[in-house]
Amino acid sequence: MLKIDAARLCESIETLGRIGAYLDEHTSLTGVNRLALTDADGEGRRHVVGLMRELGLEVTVDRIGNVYARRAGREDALPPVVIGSHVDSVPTAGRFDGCLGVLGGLEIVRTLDEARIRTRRPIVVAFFTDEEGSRFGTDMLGSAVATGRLALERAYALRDRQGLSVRDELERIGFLGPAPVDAQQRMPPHAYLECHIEQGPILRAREQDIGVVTGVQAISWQALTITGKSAHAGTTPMSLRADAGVAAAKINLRLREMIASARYGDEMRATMGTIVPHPGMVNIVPGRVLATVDLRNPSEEDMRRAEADLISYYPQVEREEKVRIEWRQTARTEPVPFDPKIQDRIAEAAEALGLSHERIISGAGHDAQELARLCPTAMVFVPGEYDGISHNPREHSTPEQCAAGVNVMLQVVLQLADE
Ligand code: HGY
Ligand code: MN
Ligand code: MN
Repeated sequence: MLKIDAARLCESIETLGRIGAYLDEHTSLTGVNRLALTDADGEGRRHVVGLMRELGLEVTVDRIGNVYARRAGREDALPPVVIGSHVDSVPTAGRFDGCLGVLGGLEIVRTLDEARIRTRRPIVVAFFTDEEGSRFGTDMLGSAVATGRLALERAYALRDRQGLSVRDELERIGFLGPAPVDAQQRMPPHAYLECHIEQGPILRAREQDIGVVTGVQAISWQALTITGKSAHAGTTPMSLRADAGVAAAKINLRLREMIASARYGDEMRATMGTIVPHPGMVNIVPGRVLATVDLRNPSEEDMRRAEADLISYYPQVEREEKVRIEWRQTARTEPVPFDPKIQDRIAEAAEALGLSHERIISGAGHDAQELARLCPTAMVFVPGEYDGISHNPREHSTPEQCAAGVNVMLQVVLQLADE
């Protein structure tokens, strides 16, 4: 059975991982910071485009900076099989999140070239812009634009905390490409596959080699601006305070209480990842807090109830803490199921390779959930060490784990590209 070169795959992951590398003071590990559309992201993108060109692939950059690298098929006019993911990262990333899927796709191309296999359909290896959403506030930005969930002009106008826009930053790093963004119109995919680290503890704990991903859970992000009144910490009586910090803390604790209530199913997750007080000084009552809320739930009905209950709590906090709470929905996707037939092919390929596997829902969002709007789509998960920790420099999947996932993807790609 045709297999990839595991050492070469892992070498490519290590090499890309050196772009945007930094020494993390909290873990003393080398992390990766290739925040979307920063210079480091630009350098990472150029490195991967270089690999694509070395393989003789036809590289196209679209107007939101998505990059597509095409390998011709025998019947080249047929819709392609697309393999993709992302190369941008959160600021405290490991080397695998997103990169495994893109570099795994290029390793599949190298392996087909070496085996002199020309598939019936073209194969496209893609990476999408700003999958993480950390900098501009909404996730899967590039793939959402490519598949019509997000308008290009709306994406262009998004700004980071320094007020820099997606459009200007894309242009600055040289990836505001010429190609139309509409993937359906320009390159209607036959199928889409993504290999990704699980980013959680399940597969490793159950000693499973492969995760056959059934779909992605619902995601809801809010940005909160809580406005109180800055005041002297020593002279201001408690009764006269409008403390935005206490208001944020109450909302954060309410999230925990909601989870504990089990009113929203027993899988719900909630995170206040951003809590930025202003002016943020020891002797000043915070007059303003910028905060975010990240809700995840496999059930759309439970998610909606959780959102409604949380928002209905805000006026109570406003009254109790004499603050104003403004909130914006910055990301919202419903649960997305993946194609059952491709899931079966992934399971069969794992069997044929002697790999253990189980069905698993994705706790994290992925570009695949956007591509599922256009074509039959599925994902292959690989386990991670240290409880599958991710969005942390300790993120680590072994060469064997990575190669197993990409070998499964190779088998399914061969089937899809020859049907
Ligand atoms: O937040 C997520 O689920 C993904 O890492 N963008
Ligand atoms: Mn990812
Ligand atoms: Mn991520």
